[in-house]
Amino acid sequence: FISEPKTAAIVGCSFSGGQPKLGVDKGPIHLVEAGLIDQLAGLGWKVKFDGHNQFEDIKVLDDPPIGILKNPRLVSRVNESVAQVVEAHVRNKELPITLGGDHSLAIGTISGTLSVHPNACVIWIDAHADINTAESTDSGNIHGMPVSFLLGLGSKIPEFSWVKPLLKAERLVYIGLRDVDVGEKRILRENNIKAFSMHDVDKYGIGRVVEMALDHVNPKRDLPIHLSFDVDALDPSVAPSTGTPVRGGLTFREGHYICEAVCETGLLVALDLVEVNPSLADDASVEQTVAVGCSLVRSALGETLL
Ligand code: B3U
Ligand code: MN
Ligand code: MN
Repeated sequence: FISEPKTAAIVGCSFSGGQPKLGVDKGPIHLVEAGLIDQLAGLGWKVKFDGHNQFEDIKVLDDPPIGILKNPRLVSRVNESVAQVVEAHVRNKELPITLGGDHSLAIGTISGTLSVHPNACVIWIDAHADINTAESTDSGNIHGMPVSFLLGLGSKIPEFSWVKPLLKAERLVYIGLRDVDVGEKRILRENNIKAFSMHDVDKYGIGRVVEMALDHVNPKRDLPIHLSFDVDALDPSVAPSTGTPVRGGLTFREGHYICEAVCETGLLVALDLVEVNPSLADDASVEQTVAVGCSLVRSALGETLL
C-alpha cells in the first residue's frame, strides 16, 4: 500500500483541545526536535515534513460545551482538517505519521485512512478505550470519545456531522487496556469489540496477544492497518510524561513488539503517536518519554527487524 521509494509524511498536530491539560500540544515539537526525521531517513525512508500544524486558520471564537462535551467545535474543525491531510497522504501511497497532540486527533486520522481504504482495520494501543459516547462520558473530554464517533455510536452531534461512521466494530481491536469506564465496558460488550487488556498481556504474553489481535481484525493478513498508539499504554515508568498515566502498563519491549509485528505484516498505512506531554514530569522523564516515542515510530517503520 506504500509505494517505492517508501515515503513517510510527518503530520505534526499541536493540539490539546480534546483534554484539559496544557502541554500535550508541544508533543510533536519535542519529537521532531529529538531527531525523528533524521532517524527515519536513516532507516531508508524518504521523509516529508513541512512544519507543525498549529491550526491557526481555525478560529473558533465561541465554543461553549455541547451537553458536557468540551471544545466541541474546535475539536471537530481541527479533526476535519487533519482528516483531509491524512487522506491525501494515504491516497498518495505515503505513510502519514501523525504526532499528537491528544487522542481526539484519531477522529481525523482514522477518518482520513478509511476514506481511502474503507476496509482498513484499526489497532488501538491504549490504557483507555476512548469509546465514551455523548451519553456515557463523565469528563466531557473528547479524547476519551474518538472511537465512538468513528463507529457511529451514541447520539449524533450535528457539529461532527462530517465524521462518517466508516469503522466497523469487527475491524477494531485494542491492546493494553486497564482503565475502562463502566459505561465503556458495556459499549465494548454490546458491540462485540475485541479488546486485549493488560490481564491478557500477562496471561498470554505479547506475542500471542498481537497474533490473536491480527487474527481478529485481519485474518487473511491482507487488509490495510491503521495503528493508533497512545503512549499512556506504556507503563508510567517507561513513558511518564503523559496526561493520564495508569500504572501496570506495557513494558518498553511489549510496546515495541507491537510496532515491530505490525511493521512485519507490511500492511501499515497510517500511524498515530499521541498523548506525549512534555509539560508533565521532570526534564529527564520528558526526555525519556520523547525518546521512547521516537523509538516506537522507528520500530513501526522497520528499525528493529533484521
Ligand atoms: N475514560 C475517561 C478517562 C480517559 C480516557 N482517555 C484518557 N483518559 N486519556 C474519559 O475521560 O473518558
Ligand atoms: Mn487514548
Ligand atoms: Mn490513554
